Amino acid sequence: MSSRANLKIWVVISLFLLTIAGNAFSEPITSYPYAEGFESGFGEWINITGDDTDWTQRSGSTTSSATGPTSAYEGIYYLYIESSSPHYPNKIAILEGPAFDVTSLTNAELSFWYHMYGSTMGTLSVEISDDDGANWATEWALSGNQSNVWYEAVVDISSYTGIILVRFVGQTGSSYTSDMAIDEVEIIGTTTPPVIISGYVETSNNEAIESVTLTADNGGGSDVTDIDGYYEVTVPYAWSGTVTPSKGGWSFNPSNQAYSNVTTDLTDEDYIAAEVPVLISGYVQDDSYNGIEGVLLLADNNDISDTTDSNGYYELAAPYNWSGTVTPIKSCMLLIRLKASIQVLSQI
Ligand SMILES: [Ca+2]
Ligand SMILES: [Ca+2]
Repeated sequence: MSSRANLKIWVVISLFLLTIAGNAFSEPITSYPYAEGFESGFGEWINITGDDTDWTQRSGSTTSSATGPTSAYEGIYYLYIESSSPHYPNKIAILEGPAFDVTSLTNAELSFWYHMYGSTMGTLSVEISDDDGANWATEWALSGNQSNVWYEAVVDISSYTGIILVRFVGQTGSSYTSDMAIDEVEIIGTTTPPVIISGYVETSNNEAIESVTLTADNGGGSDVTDIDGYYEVTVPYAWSGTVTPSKGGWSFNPSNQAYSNVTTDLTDEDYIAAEVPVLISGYVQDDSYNGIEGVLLLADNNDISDTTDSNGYYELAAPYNWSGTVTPIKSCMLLIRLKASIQVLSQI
């Protein structure tokens, strides 16, 4: 097998492993309020492998009496850990959520409803990682029988500022009366308003350039300059990325601008625009394909001209979108086009 085929298989296997390794690699949630009631399955939550047992979606009562809820808190379905044999004692089931980017949230809170009914109830914990799952901090935990009632837990997660992972760690108790359940997981907070980057695009002679598109990458927006050359690009709070101006036939100085962690509006983010000419080039040759030097190539509508060099080569710098006619002229010489070449008929 070729090394290229080996590489391809390695890449496919690696991607597969990344996919099953957990939610650390999923696209982070950035839209809030976030809510998951597990009505159509697990949503973006997954059972971790390598622990002792799993969370299960269920409606109505669990299979054992005197433990577990009799109905969901929200809608019809909830998630729970079935603690019947062999799922006790002290069996762990970890439910991991998607990555949450809480950068734009202030006063962020994680809330959920829990049901921990059963005389041998174990422990339910909420753990959060801000380093892609390398380390987990316990932000909430409760042990023991809480009676046959759904309660809401509200966890202050305002100390987190970037991308976090959240997981529920359930550990069953000493016997089968340890069915613990959760429902309606929410992440809420005050969303920080987006930030505006604005400025002008002008020539070095302070002429406004209209219809320049400015595009912010990495989740930012775009805008087109108005008649005054003014633009406003909206980016998310704490955005990092690059804004790039573009318009056919124009170059810009700077060609783009990089930003890091933008948390306030930025003004006077200006660009100097310059026209980029379009090159029209070619050769003037005799019928033996020898270059003819000193032929003037004149473009009408503009004062654009060039004179062929010793190879018969010329270059005309026309404005972008130029229309017109190019005429070859050589004093004391009459040129006519014959097939693909130019033949010297006579020299006066
Ligand atoms: Ca539900
Ligand atoms: Ca599991």
